[in-house]
Amino acid sequence: MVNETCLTKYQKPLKECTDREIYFALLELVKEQAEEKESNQGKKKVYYISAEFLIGKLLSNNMINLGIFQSVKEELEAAGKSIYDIEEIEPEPSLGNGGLGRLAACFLDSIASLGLNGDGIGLNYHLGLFKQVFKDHLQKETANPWIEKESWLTKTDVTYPVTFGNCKVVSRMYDIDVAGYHNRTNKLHLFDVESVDESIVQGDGINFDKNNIEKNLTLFLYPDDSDEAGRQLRIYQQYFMVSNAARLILAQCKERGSNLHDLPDYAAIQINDTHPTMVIPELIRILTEEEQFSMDEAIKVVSATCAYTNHTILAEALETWPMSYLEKVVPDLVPIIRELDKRIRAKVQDESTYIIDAAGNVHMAHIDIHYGYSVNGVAYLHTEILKDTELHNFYTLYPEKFNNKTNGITFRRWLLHCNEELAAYITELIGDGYKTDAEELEKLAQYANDPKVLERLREIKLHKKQEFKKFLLETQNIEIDENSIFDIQVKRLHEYKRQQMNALYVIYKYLKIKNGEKPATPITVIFGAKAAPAYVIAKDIIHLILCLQELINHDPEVSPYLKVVMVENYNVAKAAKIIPACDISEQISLASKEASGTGNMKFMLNGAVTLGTMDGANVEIAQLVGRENIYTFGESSEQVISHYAKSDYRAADYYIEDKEIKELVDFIISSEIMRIGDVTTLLRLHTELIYKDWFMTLLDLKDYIKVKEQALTDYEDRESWTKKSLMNIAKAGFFSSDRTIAEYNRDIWKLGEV
Ligand code: 26V
Repeated sequence: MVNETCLTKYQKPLKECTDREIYFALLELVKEQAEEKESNQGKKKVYYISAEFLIGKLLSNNMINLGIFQSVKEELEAAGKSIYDIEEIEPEPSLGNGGLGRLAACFLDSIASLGLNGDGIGLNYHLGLFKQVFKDHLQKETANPWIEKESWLTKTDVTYPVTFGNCKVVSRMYDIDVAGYHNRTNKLHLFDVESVDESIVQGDGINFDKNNIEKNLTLFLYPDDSDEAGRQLRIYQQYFMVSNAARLILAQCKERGSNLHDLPDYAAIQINDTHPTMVIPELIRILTEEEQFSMDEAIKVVSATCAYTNHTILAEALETWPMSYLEKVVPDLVPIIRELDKRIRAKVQDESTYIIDAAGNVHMAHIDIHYGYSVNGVAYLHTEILKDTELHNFYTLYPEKFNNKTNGITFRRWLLHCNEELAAYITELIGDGYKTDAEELEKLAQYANDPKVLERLREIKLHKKQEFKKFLLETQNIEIDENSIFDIQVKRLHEYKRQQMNALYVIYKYLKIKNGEKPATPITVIFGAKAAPAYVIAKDIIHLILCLQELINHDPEVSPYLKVVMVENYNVAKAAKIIPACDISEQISLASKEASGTGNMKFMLNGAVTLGTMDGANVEIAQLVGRENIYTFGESSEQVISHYAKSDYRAADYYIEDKEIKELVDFIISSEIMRIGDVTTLLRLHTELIYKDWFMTLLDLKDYIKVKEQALTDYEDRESWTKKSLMNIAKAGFFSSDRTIAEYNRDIWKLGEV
């Protein structure tokens, strides 16, 4: 099959082609096969609009879903080639920041795999999330291009004019096929403008002229929003996305027979966080201005079509735009937004729910909640917090709109692709029904006391650790011990996720070893995280970790027992190599702050044991696996919420009153670290932890150390540890995104029979 494509494309057989040539041949072959699959022709369709789709590399996943991975792999092998070498050629489309974008990608996979009628709509950023490089123990950012002459994108002839306050552009739609697992193919529609000019990026960095909209509109994912020009560019991007989305949705619904008055029978629009919120006023604008709808009728139809997902309770992440920005960028939407606000003021007393506040800021989430038919959180606890506190005033108004949809992950990528060996062994034990019905993983539980099964699971884990060890040596020239415990925290760098608490544990362990207290089994603490370019404290935390890496890994007294690794440029491809190698999965956010987390689910599925707070989906993981198969610590979300309400947490009290805490925190500015790192940076972090610590690191530090020590001790009983590992895999079925999507469909989209 591949050989034929090579012969036609390059006039030479597969075995004479370079890896790069083979990659492009496979790209062509896979695109052809995906296109041949029929799509769902149902009347109603879900449109998942999202500013981010962190799809990651697509080649192997598409081959798995199309059912050709194994045969291609074997054909390559016979020709002396390796599919894993070819995978390395593909550039990663990093079109997302983290969880929210990756969730959207998992959802597209599940929508297609369940055979549902649904497409994604987003933006075709030319440069994905920046590439992270470490220099002088600091994070530097460089541009991350991913589009090559031949790519997964297919140019379409769909174009729309888009009018901003001060300029007009013409869009073009590009499509990426989303091949479902042994099922239909759907589309991810990404909009772009032809005038984008990559040459306006300065050097190899990520700075560019933010004022030239024609040239920069889809140039970057989430431009740094620390200055006014950057924030305004975000509004340009968002309106560009939803204006195209609205045109596309209305055109497609008309094609399927809608007269637009019956739009809710033809479309469900899922608004992924508030970034696509302007689709609501934009649809209302088009229906009233171009389709002769009355305002009442337009609002009714649009409200019955749009549903909103909330992904965070962090105040700084809830979008509000100054009216003055909207007047400049999207003046045509302003009268609609004012009208929507006016109607709320006429019927609701509670000012906290108004769309436009007293300072003239527009609260995007308020538009979604008043003018959408569904509001969902992304894990049980998160939804409860939305109802009880963050969005309580809205919940009082519209209790029927609120619902929970606990996140999920696609098992095709996060098990079948990233851990072929484990997937094959599971199949050997329980058959392959779990590939389409994830709950079947439960059948593994019957082997919990089978020494042979546990032995084989240990072997697979060791093998994945060896593979990662090799990768790390090749990419960062760091050598780790595959027989050590791999304790891993990979996710975006944010203070609420508390990588700094893990770093303080590393200091604790370092000092213990220096003091002669050596762990029974060596420990490798692995981090991977990008910090937003303008997020100073997050970058300071990376600096601390890199300094610890330098100090500890080069200390001959300590490094046989403890190593620290900060993986450079953590992305989807690296996640697929790191996660299967993990023993302990660090999910240590301050309770109430992590809406769900999805990394926690990926680790569990690959047999890691969670060490975490009762936050986000950890709560559901704990419930499923039972107390004996998870390590939890720290104050509860109720306690934390009460600290914020009473403003009664003072980090300085913990620092002053607890000698051990003081010793760990002060090590940040010890001569050992200061000799390696930057004094100003380290002093700033030290001060921050003592006098601010907004996310309460010191509150949970002691309990964290205690419980982590317990986990490390328990690891010594390898039999019972592997049993915990097996039980985690067995209970992971609930976290399949197929389950999540089936629930979205059942409760929100109601797409009906396929
Ligand atoms: C955005 C920002 C932007 C400004 C600076 C601070 C900040 C902090 C957090 C965010 C998060 C935006 C929304 C988001 O990505 N939420 C994530 O969504 C995942 C999928 O539902 C979920 O698993 C994660 O817990 C949640 O953080």
